[in-house]
Amino acid sequence: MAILPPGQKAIDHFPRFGLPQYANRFPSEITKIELEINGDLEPFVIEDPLSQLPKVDQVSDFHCVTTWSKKELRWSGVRFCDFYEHFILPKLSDTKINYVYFRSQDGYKTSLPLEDLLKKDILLADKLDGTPLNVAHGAPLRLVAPAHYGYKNPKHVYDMEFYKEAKVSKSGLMKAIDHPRGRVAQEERASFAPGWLLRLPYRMGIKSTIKDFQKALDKHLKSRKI
Ligand SMILES: Nc1nc2c(c(=O)[nH]1)N[C@H]1C(S)=C(S)[C@@H](COP(=O)(O)O)O[C@H]1N2
Ligand SMILES: [Mo]
Repeated sequence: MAILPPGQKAIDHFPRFGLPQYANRFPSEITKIELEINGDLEPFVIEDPLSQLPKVDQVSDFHCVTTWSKKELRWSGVRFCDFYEHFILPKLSDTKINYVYFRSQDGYKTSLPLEDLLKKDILLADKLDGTPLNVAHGAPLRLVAPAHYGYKNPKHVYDMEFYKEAKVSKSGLMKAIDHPRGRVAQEERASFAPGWLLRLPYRMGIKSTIKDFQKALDKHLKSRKI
């Protein structure tokens, strides 16, 4: 059995997960993929971005910062580096982009350095296990960044912002629990404390978070059927 990154433990299912305040927030558009592009360039909109790029399948492990990992998830989509080269690079004159900010339909926001995003294993995924992403796991489009903690894998992405410099986009507790890179191998769980110190407190919240997220999802799916 392959060894997991420091502090991680495998679980046998892939739960819907996140910060408590997102449990009851859901995307409104779950089938059509449309991306708004903003930042240090002329804003524009890309309709159906994946149809214009080479499709890839990738099997990768997923690591949540709270220490659970789900091994061998089969994602399909396009490589972020292909997306960047095809859609973004041609729109930049001599602007050097260093940071990318993602916005999600449920209000979630996160960012990564461009350098990290251009690695071959970073995908914009529209499928999991061969079927379109469902509401639980990021419909209609999510970022898959296997070397980064789950919180750097935004679901329901509708907007990307490309900047020369890092922006101050979080404050207070949200800033403290964020890390500018969030790499799993380096255990970059947060900015305010070393990663190993957070293993136990984070682990203690897993069960109730999974339960709350599942309950909210059940309620949401039920309300949509009526
Ligand atoms: N839009 C959005 N993306 C998100 C989150 C969220 O609440 N909303 N939670 C993050 C966290 S903390 C984790 S661990 C993963 C969980 O992905 P999953 O729900 O598909 O398991 O999504 C990440 N991306
Ligand atoms: Mo997470």
